[in-house]
Amino acid sequence: MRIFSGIQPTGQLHIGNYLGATKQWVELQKNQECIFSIVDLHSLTIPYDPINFQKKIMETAIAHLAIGIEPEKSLLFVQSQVKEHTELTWLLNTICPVGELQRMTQYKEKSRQFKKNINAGLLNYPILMAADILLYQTDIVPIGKDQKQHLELTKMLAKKFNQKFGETFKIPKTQIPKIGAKIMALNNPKKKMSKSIPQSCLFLFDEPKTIRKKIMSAVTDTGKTIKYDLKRKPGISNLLTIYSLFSEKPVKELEKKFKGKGYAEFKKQLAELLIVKLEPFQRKRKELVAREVYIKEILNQGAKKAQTIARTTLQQVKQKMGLL
Ligand code: ATP
Ligand code: LTN
Repeated sequence: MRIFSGIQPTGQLHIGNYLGATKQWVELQKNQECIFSIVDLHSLTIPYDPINFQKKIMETAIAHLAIGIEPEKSLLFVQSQVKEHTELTWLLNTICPVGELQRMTQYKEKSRQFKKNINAGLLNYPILMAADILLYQTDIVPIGKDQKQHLELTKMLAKKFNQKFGETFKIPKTQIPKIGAKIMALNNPKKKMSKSIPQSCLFLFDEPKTIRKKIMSAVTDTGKTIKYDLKRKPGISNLLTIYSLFSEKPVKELEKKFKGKGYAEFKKQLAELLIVKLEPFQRKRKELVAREVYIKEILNQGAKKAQTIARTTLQQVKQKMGLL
């Protein structure tokens, strides 16, 4: 099976990215052919700083290697280094109804968030994403829940293309984790944890002191029982999910463990658990920060290998569309 997924170099990785997506990547690479892309072109659609953009891309690469992506097992590359992504995007643009793009939740949310910068790239974002996936004839796309709608659009475009021009693209399957697909913001448990809202995040490389501070001040609900109840207790339920996934203990068992204990005791233990679990990632990252040449080499090799696959698909697409 071929796996493809992408992550934007918009900031540090948070535990939502990890539990929702990248933890699955690390597992999948053991037995499947994995391709992971740092999707820099997607990030241009929201305000960013060109001066430190390269640094952000490097940081994103380092973060993935630190959590266990192994270059011997997976391809890791920067999207803009494989020009086939933008070329296929244009071609797919011509078969995508505008109405489909306008109803995308992420487009609506980002348009609200960045009112002064509602650019065409923001609208066409899902087509670039479809190109990413379809270029590699992907079988499975591991993602968090927020990307499900984009995957539906990808499948629709692939089917439409195949119908119109003849069998070309494989129809990918979406893989969303049963638990942890949507980790909520620490400062507002009704919104998703999101890199572009730093105060919502617990980052994978936060220092122990910061972890304690963020968890202790995470927004929780009125009342004092530690019980999973998404409707009435979204804050505690979110923290229970995080605890459960990092400790590999079911929520029910945690509810028993913390019976009769208050929020403060629960949060204290959660913070200590996170400090222990995140420490190996932080150690690995420190080692990698000093190895810039090595990391660039991994990305260059990744792009070269990715391009050989992408080129073949694009060639077929152009042939089918009458461009060759
Ligand atoms: P932003 O929200 O600022 O656009 P992001 O935090 O969603 O960015 P991405 O790079 O867009 O980060 O997402 C990378 C992967 O992480 C995607 O597969 C996405 O579905 C997943 N993901 C993002 N946020 C969460 C979350 N809060 N819970 C679970 N998975 C998430
Ligand atoms: N849009 C995704 C990132 C992304 C992606 C992809 C994920 C870009 N291309 C292809 C899976 C497959 C996001 O914001 N998380």
